[in-house]
Amino acid sequence: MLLRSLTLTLILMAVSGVMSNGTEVCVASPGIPGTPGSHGLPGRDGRDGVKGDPGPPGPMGPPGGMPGLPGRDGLTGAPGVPGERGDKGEPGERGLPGLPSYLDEELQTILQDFRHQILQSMGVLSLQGSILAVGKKIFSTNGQSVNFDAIRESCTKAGGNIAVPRSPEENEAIASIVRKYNTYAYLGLAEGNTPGDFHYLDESPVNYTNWYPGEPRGRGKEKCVEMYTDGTWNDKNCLQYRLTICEF
Ligand code: MAN
Ligand code: CA
Repeated sequence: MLLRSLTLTLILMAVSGVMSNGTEVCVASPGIPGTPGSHGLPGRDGRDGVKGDPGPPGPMGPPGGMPGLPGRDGLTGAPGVPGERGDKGEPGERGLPGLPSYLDEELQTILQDFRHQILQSMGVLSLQGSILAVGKKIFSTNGQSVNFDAIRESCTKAGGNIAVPRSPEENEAIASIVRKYNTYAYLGLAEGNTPGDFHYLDESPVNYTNWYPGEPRGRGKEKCVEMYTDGTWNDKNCLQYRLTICEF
């Protein structure tokens, strides 16, 4: 009986809005919102904000201030002009002795190659008729006719000497050039103070001659020697134009 009356009470409370603590509540739909209230009074100042960005640079100050600190170093300049060449250094220490040349295969190969190239070049030049090789001598002409001193000079400049035959073979080689150019040539001989006493240009006495019969007959007045086309020699003054023939 007690349990039934409690259940009934709870149901009644739920229907009528009675809270479990006993307060009565009306159950209804919400009403229309009221008009906003008027503004309140200003609030208190807020806390300080964060620090702002730095401002733009100010205008230049009036002249007359203290000079500023020196600026930073400038950029590196362009390289200067090269200096003068230095003096030659002292020679280095002497190296170890090398192989005897005949055992140095590399050197021998190089020498053989040189020999081959020289002989080949000589072959070409002699075929061209510009040189004539007799034994160890080479005769050559530039085809020019000039006086004795000029011949000596051009032969020396070319690394040789005015040609002079020291054997019948050499004499015939020079004669063949004289014939080819149909021009007499001066030879590398000169007369000393004693008339008829001819010597080579290094002052050594002649050991081969081929005088034309009756020559030399200049009696000390013809200090040079020319070669005729038949290969014979005549003492002659040194100022004629004669074919330049050099020996090397
Ligand atoms: C000229 C010159 C001389 C030479 C005689 C030969 O006078 O060439 O050197 O000896 O001819 O007759
Ligand atoms: Ca003569």
